[in-house]
Amino acid sequence: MIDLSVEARSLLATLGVADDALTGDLPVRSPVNGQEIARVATATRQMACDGIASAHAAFQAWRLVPAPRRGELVRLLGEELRAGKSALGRLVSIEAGKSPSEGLGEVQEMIDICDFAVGLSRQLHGLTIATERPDHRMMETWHPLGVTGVISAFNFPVAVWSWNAALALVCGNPVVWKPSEKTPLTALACQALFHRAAARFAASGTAVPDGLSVLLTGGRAVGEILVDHPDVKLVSATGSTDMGRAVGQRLAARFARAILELGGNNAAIVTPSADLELALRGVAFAAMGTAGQRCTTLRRLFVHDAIYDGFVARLKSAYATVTVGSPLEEGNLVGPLIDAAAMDRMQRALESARALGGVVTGGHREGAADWPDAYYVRPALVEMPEQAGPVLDETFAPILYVMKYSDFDRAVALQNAVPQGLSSAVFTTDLRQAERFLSAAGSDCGIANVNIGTSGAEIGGAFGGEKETGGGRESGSDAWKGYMRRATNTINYGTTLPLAQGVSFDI
Ligand code: UN1
Repeated sequence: MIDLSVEARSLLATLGVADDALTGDLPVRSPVNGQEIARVATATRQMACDGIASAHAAFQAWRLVPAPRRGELVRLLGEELRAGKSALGRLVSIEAGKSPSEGLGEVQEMIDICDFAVGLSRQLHGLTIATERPDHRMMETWHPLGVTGVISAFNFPVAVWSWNAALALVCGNPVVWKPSEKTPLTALACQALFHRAAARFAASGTAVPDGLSVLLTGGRAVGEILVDHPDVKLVSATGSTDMGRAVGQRLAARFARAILELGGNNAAIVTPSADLELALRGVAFAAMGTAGQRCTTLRRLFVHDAIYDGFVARLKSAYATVTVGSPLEEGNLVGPLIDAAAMDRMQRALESARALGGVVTGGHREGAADWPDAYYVRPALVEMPEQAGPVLDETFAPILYVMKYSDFDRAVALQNAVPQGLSSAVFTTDLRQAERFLSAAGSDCGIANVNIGTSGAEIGGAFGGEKETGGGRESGSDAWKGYMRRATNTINYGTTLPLAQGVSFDI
């Protein structure tokens, strides 16, 4: 068996992580071969509270640094990410099991959001609003909010942090990050890159307060401290709907803000007018890429009955031939599941699909002889008689449930008839269908695409979804507003005091 711990350590050293950060009680396993590649420490309650206190202290100073200057720190972070791209991408592949191209793509997404945030740092603008009173002006101002907590998942171990951190930092907020306990090494690497950027920033004249970026490794208990702490004004949490429900309720109880990015159960509709070549590639990447472990993974497919047999036959042959294997080797498109529990959940979902009349192609474990402690699986295509049972759930594995439809509006209704509302797609060359899909009567998801798959969003748009997906928006567009507080200001530059709504109060 190849020893990945040596390579992981050398990548971490390249990225600036000191060896003494690599001791503790929390074992880190690579899903590539199941090997324990390092250990890190679980933050104690005391460490977490101290970290939050230092972030809160940092807020007092950072909120006063002009936003474009804050943007300069993020620009430097983007430079460090560029310099560390190949090492960090490789570490993502080792720790999260992504293909080389997807590991690098994840780092590219981080660079992209840094660039976006740098521009944004000069565009944190409010409105000027007409007032009903003479010699008055009304406007809105956006201010830093406070300590921002980030809870992220294993599948995008670093990009999701960067979406939040880059925006939070230019918005004037310190960041406290609790990464997945399955992927703390890439988090340590990001923290080291942040410190490199911070040192360069400080050398250019503006002090970086301690606590501007705090990393707390550990499990659920550490996340709970973040969620319950009164000095954490916003928590952006990515993960399961169950996690988000608990987090959302606890934040609501103390009137703190939440950005929730939870489960997706994304669907695509392939219509008779579709460019089937393009649809095939779009469906294959969205359903099998990242071994089905994206929140945007395509999980349900509605195919029109006029093209069903031909299209599904071609899809099945793509499923049979897609290369499954070590993500550290170029050419393998489907890497491992994150762990044994993910494999069990996948097999259980396939069992319940079979019990409902589902016909399963693939779905079996592969390479167990070579990889006894890693969980590679042939992606599963399941032809379902109807949308029921496991089709309504998000199983974080490469399972695509395929269903036949004959009426477009009915297909759209079925695509909307699940509890989740993240991403959706239609493959069509029929302008009317495409526009109907995007209209108020169409997809109810936060992301609705035409002639591309459900996954692989760019950072320029707001990212997130409706219903049990949690309603949060991260990344581009005006998602930054979620990280700031808005003040409405009315200024009287006249010599009298007219009251709004014509009210008089003459003393
Ligand atoms: C996630 O799976 O949590 O749209 C995020 C995508 C990526 C982000 C996925 N840009 O697939």
